[in-house]
Amino acid sequence: MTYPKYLNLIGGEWLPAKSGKTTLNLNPADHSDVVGEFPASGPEDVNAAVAAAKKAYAEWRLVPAPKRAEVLMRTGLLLKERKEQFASDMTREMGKVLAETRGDVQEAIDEAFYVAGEGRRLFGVTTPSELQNKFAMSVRMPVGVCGLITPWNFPMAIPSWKLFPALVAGNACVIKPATDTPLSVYNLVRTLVDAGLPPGVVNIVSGGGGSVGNALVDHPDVRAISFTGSSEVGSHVGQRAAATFKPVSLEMGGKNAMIVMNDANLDLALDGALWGSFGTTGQRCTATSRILLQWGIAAEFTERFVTLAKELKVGNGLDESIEVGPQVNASQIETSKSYVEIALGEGAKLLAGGHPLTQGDYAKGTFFEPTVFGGVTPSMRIAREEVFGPVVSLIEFDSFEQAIEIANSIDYGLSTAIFTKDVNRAFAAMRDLEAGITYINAPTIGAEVHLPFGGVKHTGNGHREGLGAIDFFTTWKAVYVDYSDKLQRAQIDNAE
Ligand code: UN1
Repeated sequence: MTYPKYLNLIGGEWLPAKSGKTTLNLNPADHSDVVGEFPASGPEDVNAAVAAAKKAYAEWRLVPAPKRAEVLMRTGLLLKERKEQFASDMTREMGKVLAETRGDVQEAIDEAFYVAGEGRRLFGVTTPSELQNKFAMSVRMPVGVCGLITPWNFPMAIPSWKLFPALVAGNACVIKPATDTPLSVYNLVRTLVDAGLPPGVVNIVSGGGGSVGNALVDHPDVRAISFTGSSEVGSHVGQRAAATFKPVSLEMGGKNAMIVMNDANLDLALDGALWGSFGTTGQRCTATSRILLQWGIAAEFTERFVTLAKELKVGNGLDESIEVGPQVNASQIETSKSYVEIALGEGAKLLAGGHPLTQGDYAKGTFFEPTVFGGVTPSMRIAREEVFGPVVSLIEFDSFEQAIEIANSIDYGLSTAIFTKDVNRAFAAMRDLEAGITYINAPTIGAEVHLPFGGVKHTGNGHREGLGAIDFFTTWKAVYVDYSDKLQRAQIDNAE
C-alpha cells in the first residue's frame, strides 16, 4: 500500500523522528484508507525543536509586529485558496462531515485575519509617574518559546487559536498535534511557511502525550504551555508545568446545558438541539450534552427530538449527504458504550440509539448511533460527566430557577444556552449561568474567534482564547524613564 510519509518540522528542515519510529494515520470512516505515516517522536526530537525555536526567537521577536502580522494575513489568504483540500484532508483524518471541516478551516482563516489586525495594536498602557520628569509605561513583551498541545476535534481551528496570537506577539512555537490528526497541523504550518514564516519560528513534533507532550511541559527553555484537551490530562499538564513555574493555559471539558422554556420557539429549539448535540458527532467540548426541558414542552420536545435523532444519516463524512460522521477512534466508541451502560444502570431511559454501528460499510470504521436518554436526573453520572460522543441527556424541570440550579450543579462551566422569548429570563440567565459562554436562542456550539473562548470551574484555569489570547502569549513589562537627571526615590522623595 502506498501512502504519503510526513516528517517533523525542526528549524525549517523536514526530519524523521530520531528513533525512526512512525505511526499510521487512518481514516475513522474507513480503516483501509491510510491518510499517511507520521513520526512517533520522543523527547530527543522535542529537545531539537526547542533549540531551533529558541534560536529563531532571537530574531523573530525583533521583527516589527505589523510585519509579523503580514505573514498571518498572507496565511489567511492562502488558507482560503486551500480550504477545500484541507477540509477533505481533515474529514479523512478525523471523520467530521465536510460542511463542518470547511467550517474548521474557515475558523483558522477568521483567526488569521483577526489576529493580523493585532499586529498594529498590541496595546500597552501609559500612566503618570508619581515623580516629576519621569515617564511610566507598561509594554507587552513576548514570552519566548511556547509549547502548544492541540486536540483532534478542531484540528486546524484550535492550533490556529494558539499559533497565530503567539506568533503576532513575537514568540516561537513548538506544536504537538493530536496523534489522530497530525495532517491538519501540517497543512496549517506548511501554509504559514509558504506565507513567509522564517525557519524555526514554528516547529512540529508529532507523537504521543507521554513522550512529546511531557517533554515539552518539562523543558526548561519552554516558557509557556497552551493545552486543549480533557480535564484529566489538563490537570496532569498543569501540575507538571508547576515544577518549572510555566504559565499554562488549559481549555478542557464541558457538559453543556441547553435550557428550553415553555415559551420557546420549539421548532428553533429542536433544530438547535440536534445541531448542538450531534454536530461533530458530539465530539466538541461545547457540545450540547444536557437538554433541560420545562414541564409544558417536555413531552412534545422529547417525542420530536427522538424522531429527528433517529432520522440522522450517519456515515462517511466525505459523502455530502451524510449528517453525522464516525467517532474519531475505537477508544471513543468504548467511552460512548461505557456511558450507555452507566446510564442504563442508573435508571435512565434509552430513547434512541445506544449502540456502535457495525454492519455493512459501518464495519470499516468507528461509528456510533446518535443516542438520546430520557428520564435523566441531575445527580446521575450521565448528567454530570463528559462523554465526548453522540450521547445526549434529557432532563425535565419545573421552574426557571430550578433550571439554572441544575445547569450550574456540575463541575464544568464551558457553554450554556437558553431558548425563551422572555427577555427578562434571558438576561437573568446571562447573569446566572456559571459558564464562559451563554447563548440566547442558539445552541451551545458556534463560538466566533474574536470573542473570549474558555470556561470556569473544571473547564479551564482562567485563561481565554480568542479575545484574551494575547494576554496569555505576552508578558507585561513596566518601564520607567527618569529624565530629571537626578536620583528620585519613589515613595520617599515625594512623600508628605
Ligand atoms: C471545541 O469544542 O473544542 O464553538 C471547540 C464551537 C467551535 C469551537 C469548538 N467554534 O463549537
